[in-house]
Amino acid sequence: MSRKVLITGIGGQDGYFLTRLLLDKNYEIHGLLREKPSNGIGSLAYLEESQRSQIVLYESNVSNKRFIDGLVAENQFDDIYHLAAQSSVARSIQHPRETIETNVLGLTNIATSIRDRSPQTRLLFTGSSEMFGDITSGEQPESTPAQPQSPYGLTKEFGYQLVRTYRNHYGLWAATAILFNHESEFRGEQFVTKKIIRSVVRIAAGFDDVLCLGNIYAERDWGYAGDYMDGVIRVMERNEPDDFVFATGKLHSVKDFVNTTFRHVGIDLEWSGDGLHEVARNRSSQKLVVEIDKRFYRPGDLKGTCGEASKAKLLLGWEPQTNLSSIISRMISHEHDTTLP
Ligand code: GDR
Repeated sequence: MSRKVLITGIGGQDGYFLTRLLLDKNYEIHGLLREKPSNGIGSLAYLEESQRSQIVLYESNVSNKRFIDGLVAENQFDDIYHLAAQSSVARSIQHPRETIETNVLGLTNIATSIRDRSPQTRLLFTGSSEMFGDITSGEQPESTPAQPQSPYGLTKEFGYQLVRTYRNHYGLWAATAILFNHESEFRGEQFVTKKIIRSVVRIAAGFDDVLCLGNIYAERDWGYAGDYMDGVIRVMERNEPDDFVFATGKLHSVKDFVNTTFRHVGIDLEWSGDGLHEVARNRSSQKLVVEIDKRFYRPGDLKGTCGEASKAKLLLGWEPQTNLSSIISRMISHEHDTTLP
């Protein structure tokens, strides 16, 4: 039987992939968009019109308790995927209050509405590797102690604990998918991968000169958002609610990402200098193409995060399908198609 599903934060990158996968299962999709989103329906604009017309959309904020109560009580959803969040770590440092309001109150409202008004509804919360803090030894599985280093990471740790409390003590079917960095052609510009892709494509086409970055020695475990949303659905479809890490287990620095992206557009880089004075030039033309700008450094930045997803492999049969080079190719080709004049 077709399930009735609510996706909060449906207009983001993950909402796009989740919606496509669930439409393929013929589920009835309801989606919550942020009130007055700056970009209309966000990534949903890339769905076919025939797919988009099947979705029931609402505009409100997850922090609006009265709205959430009404929506949950009236619809008695089978499943709620709670993706809505202020998801930029850098922004959370500048705007902790906004981040806490959206991330903490949002999840609290959804979980409490389910508990009190629709207790059969399943809840999937998208957590984050940011809650673990810096990598200390080896990879980071579900049992890694939480040591968040940003307001964003703190809200994700709160969310993880709230889900466990509502599951263990109030009888909710509730689970957390602990997602490591996941990118795609629909990534927002506030994240480093999209910023690099956009700038490199424009530099190669002669529309921009220099890419300015912060800490290029930070290392991340970058996977593909489409793969991770496939994993998230597998969590929801288990009989028992449980928490799972989704990651590739492969670590790359921001500098590796820059080098690979330039190589994809046929530019070989030559690096020189140190710290804030480190730069990269186009090896053949000797034009300056990468600079460091201290404005993009963050206090408490994680030096590295690397996930261990063996539980997801064992219990969900999940493995990442898309390597970093393919992610970069897809992002470059989408950038060519959408933003070059
Ligand atoms: P992150 O992603 O903080 O890991 O959180 P982001 O892409 O913002 O940063 C990754 C690393 O790149 C360094 N960096 C820069 N970052 C940005 N945004 N802009 C720059 O110019 C720049 N220069 C260097 C950062 O310092 C950092 O080390 C992402 C988000 O998707 C979260 O929502 C998610 O929960 C986690 O991944 C897992």
